[in-house]
Amino acid sequence: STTPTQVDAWSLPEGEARVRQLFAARFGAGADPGAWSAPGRVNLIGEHTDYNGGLCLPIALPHRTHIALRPREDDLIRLASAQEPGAVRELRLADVAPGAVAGWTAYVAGVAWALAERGLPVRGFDAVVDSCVPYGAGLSSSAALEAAVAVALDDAFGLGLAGSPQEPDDAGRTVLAAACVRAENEIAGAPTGGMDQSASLRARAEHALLLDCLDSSVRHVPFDLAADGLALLVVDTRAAHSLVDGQYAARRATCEAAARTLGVASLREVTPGDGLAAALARLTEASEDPDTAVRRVRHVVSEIERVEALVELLDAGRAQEAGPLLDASHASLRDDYEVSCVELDVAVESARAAGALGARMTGGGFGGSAIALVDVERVAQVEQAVAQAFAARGFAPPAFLVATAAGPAT
Ligand code: GAF
Repeated sequence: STTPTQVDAWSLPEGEARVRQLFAARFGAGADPGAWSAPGRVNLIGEHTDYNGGLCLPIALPHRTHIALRPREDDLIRLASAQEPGAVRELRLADVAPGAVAGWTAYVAGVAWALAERGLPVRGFDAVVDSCVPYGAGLSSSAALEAAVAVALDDAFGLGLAGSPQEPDDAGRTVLAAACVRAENEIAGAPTGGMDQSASLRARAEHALLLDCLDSSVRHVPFDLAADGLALLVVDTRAAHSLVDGQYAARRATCEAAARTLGVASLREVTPGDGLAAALARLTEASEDPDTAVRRVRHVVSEIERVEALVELLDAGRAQEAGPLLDASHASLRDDYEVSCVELDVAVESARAAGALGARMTGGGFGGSAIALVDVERVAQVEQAVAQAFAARGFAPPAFLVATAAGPAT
């Protein structure tokens, strides 16, 4: 049997060399841009909780989006991407507005726009990007792009928010993350919740980021599976995944309507146990579509509890017991939140059948990636089994990576 496809991360020097070379090709060899990069992320647990004021637990991936950028004196933005050979896109910062920019440039120009909206002294720039974060894989290639732009503009225009690579400024990075979220929500038009931007800007190497979306506070939870003989296997199902096709927005709208019905600011206020039971009873009486409201709220409240439970296990050095939490998260996302798909279900089931301790879809869903907690010696076996299950069903071959907790945008 063939070796399943691996998604390799570039080293920092390799990524930097790529964007410097591309910058010279597009904007002239004499130009001397700066170079920055930002990671994609994978969420360990806490899915569709961020826009409900809940908890989530992502790690930053070693896979990064790289940018070379040179500030300009005027407000022209010129952009090129290795993924779009030959083209240089041009727009004016003053013309960036909701609905005015389409495609990938919205993520770049949107960050400049959001920083300028905050009164920060951002002007035009020339920039090129390249990335080894797989696109559309639910690993936050968009947030990686936004975060790379944010740290580049911070440095190039002297905003002083990101801090140094040795000493990242978390308060400043929270401001940058908020600008990235505005870019994504208002300029790119994806109503996402903020986990991904925080992961890319605020995570720490060798730690998972416990993000409390109620107040944007974080705690860095030590995360080193290799020390326990374990690995976090990411399966990119290569099934289509989109955050702008209405399904994501619909989930969010249902949660917000449920919160209004319950008279709470966010579903975070619904406590598990009796609180949840009372909330579900109230939703059954007062919702337009009670069955849907009940299931969505049950997912959110139980998922927040699972984040706390996983953090407890990690803090106690008991990561090998985390499998059932991942399994329960997947079942809840599949049955109650209804954001899984057949490829994700097959990935999760075939990984478990081949010996994974637990597995779940990760990210927004409807495609994208799954994660599996696997004994280090079993990784190849699980990959083979998942690849075979995909082939047997006629799905496109999946791609794999073993995730470790890497560092933030810099
Ligand atoms: C996507 C969104 F961008 C995040 O904000 C989050 O809601 C996630 O889906 C689901 O947990 O990645």
